[in-house]
Amino acid sequence: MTDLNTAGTPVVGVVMGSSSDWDVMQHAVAILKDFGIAHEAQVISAHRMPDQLFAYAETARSRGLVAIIAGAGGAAHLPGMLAAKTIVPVLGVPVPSKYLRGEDSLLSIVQMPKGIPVATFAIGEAGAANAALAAIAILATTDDALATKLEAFRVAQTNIALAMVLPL
Ligand code: RP5
Repeated sequence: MTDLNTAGTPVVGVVMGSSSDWDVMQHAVAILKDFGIAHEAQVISAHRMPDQLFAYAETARSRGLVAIIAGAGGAAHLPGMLAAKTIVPVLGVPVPSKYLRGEDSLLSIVQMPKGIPVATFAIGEAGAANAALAAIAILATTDDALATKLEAFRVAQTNIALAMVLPL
């Protein structure tokens, strides 16, 4: 099922290999919502839905997607296979796995052979949130209002850090 959020044609696609990835990937969607980015979110399993994966990648650009955030765990081939079938930038999020804590996911996603890039982020929540922020940074290259919002987001983080007090 596709979850359409924020009015307008989606410019960022968020896909994940299983609904069990949602706990992590919701952090990407939350950032996109905060910034008012038109997006879609859905499950696409590389090994269980290969035909749907191909169709998603092949139509991504013509549908207006500017970036695809793809999260998967274990033998995480979803981001790489999407990247193989589209020139829309793919931002890969390694989802923590049951036995190897996501180190398997990270290595599966980051070690793309030369020629087909997947921008790879940290394992887990931070990676999901940062992938969304990177997608927003891509969009901000042609959207001054969004760039201003992103700058403000950075300033807010600076102010939080400046206000930090140690329990000495
Ligand atoms: C991957 O296998 C998914 O991305 C998920 O991280 C992992 C486990 O999937 P489920 O067995 O929970 O559906 O395809």
